[in-house]
Amino acid sequence: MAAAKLLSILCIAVAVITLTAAQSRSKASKSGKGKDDLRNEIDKLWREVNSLKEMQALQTVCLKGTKIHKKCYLASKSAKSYHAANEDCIAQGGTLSIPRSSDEANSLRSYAKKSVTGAREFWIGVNDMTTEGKFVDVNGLPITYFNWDRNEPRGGTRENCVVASINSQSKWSDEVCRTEKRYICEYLIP
Ligand SMILES: [Ca+2]
Repeated sequence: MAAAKLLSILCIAVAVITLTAAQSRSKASKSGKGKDDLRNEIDKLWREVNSLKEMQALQTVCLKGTKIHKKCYLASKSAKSYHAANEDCIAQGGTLSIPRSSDEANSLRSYAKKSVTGAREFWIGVNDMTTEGKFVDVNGLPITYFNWDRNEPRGGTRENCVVASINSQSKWSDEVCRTEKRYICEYLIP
């Protein structure tokens, strides 16, 4: 009888301990979940702040430069080598401008006419630095729109960067990459 009583007390004790342990586990997981929620919330707010900053920067670019379908262009004030020009555009969240169609080439040319004053041409984000004769964009991806001037490109391995002329239908020529030229950065609008 005493043994049975002891066993039932033991059973109750085990049950209470199990229940307490379960409760404390649940509390711990709840507070852990709270921290996760808070972290997620902070991450979300950071992403929102950053995208607002990007939007504001884009608006500044678009207001200072010009806006065409899904792109904003902003002309450089000074002339730089192709690499320095591209790095400058990247630092501001863009790339060297790349006309992807005759419509874009026309928009870019009319903007260049009023913004890149005193220059005959400007760098665009096209080069054949990696493989001679294979012209790609600044990300190394193949391009489908070309607007070469007559007899261009003709610089061989000496000229691996591309300029668009401001006159003559914005025709392209290859150039020595170290040459300092004006340039226009482009920014994609989300
Ligand atoms: Ca070349």
